[in-house]
Amino acid sequence: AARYHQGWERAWASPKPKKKYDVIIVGAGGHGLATAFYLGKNFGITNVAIIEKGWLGGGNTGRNTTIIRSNYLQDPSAAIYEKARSLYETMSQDLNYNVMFSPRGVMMLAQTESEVRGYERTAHANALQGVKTEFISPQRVKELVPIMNINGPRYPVLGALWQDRAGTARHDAVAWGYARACSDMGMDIIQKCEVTGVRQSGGKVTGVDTNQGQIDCDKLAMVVAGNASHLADMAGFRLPMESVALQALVSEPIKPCIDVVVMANTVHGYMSQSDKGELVIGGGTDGYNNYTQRGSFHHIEETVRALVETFPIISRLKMLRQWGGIVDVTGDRSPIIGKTPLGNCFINCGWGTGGFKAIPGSGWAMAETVAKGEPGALAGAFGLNRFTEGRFIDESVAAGVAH
Ligand code: FAD
Ligand code: PYC
Repeated sequence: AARYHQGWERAWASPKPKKKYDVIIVGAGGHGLATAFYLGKNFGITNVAIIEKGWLGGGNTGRNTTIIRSNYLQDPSAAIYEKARSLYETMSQDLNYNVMFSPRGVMMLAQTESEVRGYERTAHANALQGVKTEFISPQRVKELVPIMNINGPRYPVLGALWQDRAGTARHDAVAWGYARACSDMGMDIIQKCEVTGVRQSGGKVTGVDTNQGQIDCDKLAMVVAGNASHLADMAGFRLPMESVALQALVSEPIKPCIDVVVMANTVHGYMSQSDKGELVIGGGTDGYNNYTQRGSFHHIEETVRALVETFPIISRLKMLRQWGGIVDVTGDRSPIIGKTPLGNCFINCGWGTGGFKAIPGSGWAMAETVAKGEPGALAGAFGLNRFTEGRFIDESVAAGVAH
């Protein structure tokens, strides 16, 4: 008799690459896969390859702490992050894949007077942008998170920016759900295929070199997060971007004790509880640029030390796992979406420490850019040219992670 775990169909096919595609997307993280999905769904473009040097979802998409919110300050950011947040609400139905979206609410603690002013300003900006957030009192914070010590000797809680429709989702499921939908549309997902060169002629891209051979394309989309500078280098241009490790860790599983996400940016720590009961904990980025995709001991101590005053119950918890991902950080802490100096070559990167929440909105905007050859309303402000034109989109406070 067949046992339960037998006869499962593969969720996506693993074909050999064809000689040529209409569009090649480099990077099968959330942003690359979402770009492919909306190219098919919104524009009917399905002769697409998504090329991944490792396994799909094995980059930052599978390494992040899954916080989803749209409480950003500047109008273009609020627009794209809110589009993404609203797409998360129906993602499980849209993909017919349970991504476990949990709109449990996210709070960003204000623990200094300048944070109070900053978050009050953001709440006012969000009201004008149609993004529902509010600045709440310390008493309301305590009601929402009873395990929190709001009277900490160094940094008492003075209030918080609260978004009740924000939350978390299962990161792997987001990648897997998009991958299955792309494969069902006839797109090729090619794993263990590293792009090693960008082929061009007459100022336009013609294809890529990979460890599985040359693959031609009419259009190329580079969506490789922390490796974006390397891809750009292969194509012959430079990016105003730095790559640095961001680490996270989880505790042993415990009974449910916190049902919202808390970010404490003054002390550089944040925490939520996973469905398995583990406390999911993270802090600031490593203090130096690097490509070391792993955790380090000093980071555990720094991050737990930051949080233990606010959450005394974590002081004797055992920590279970720790890891790191390479995040792609721009000077204004906003992403780059748009055209590149190379014709028919488009880029999506710079989401830094905060791109998981943006995946569906970013894919939507990037697909439009690739399909039409020009960015639309959602992507328009995020072009590379903003760095030469001085149109920065400063989100250093909203990024919520110390850099
Ligand atoms: P990735 O998922 O990294 O995908 C890029 C892919 O490109 C990789 O799979 C890589 O292997 C592939 N690639 C690279 N070079 C090549 C090549 N030459 N050829 C072929 N393939 C290549 N964001 C939030 O919104 N909320 C959070 O709570 C949050 N927490 C985070 C915590 C940590 C510890 C980390 C590291 C990040 C966190 N982020 C968070 C940020 C978020 O994870 C990223 O912004 C987002 O996942 C980026 O997705 P991506 O698809 O662009 O990149
Ligand atoms: O962007 O909300 C975020 C975030 C939290 C932790 C890492 N990134």
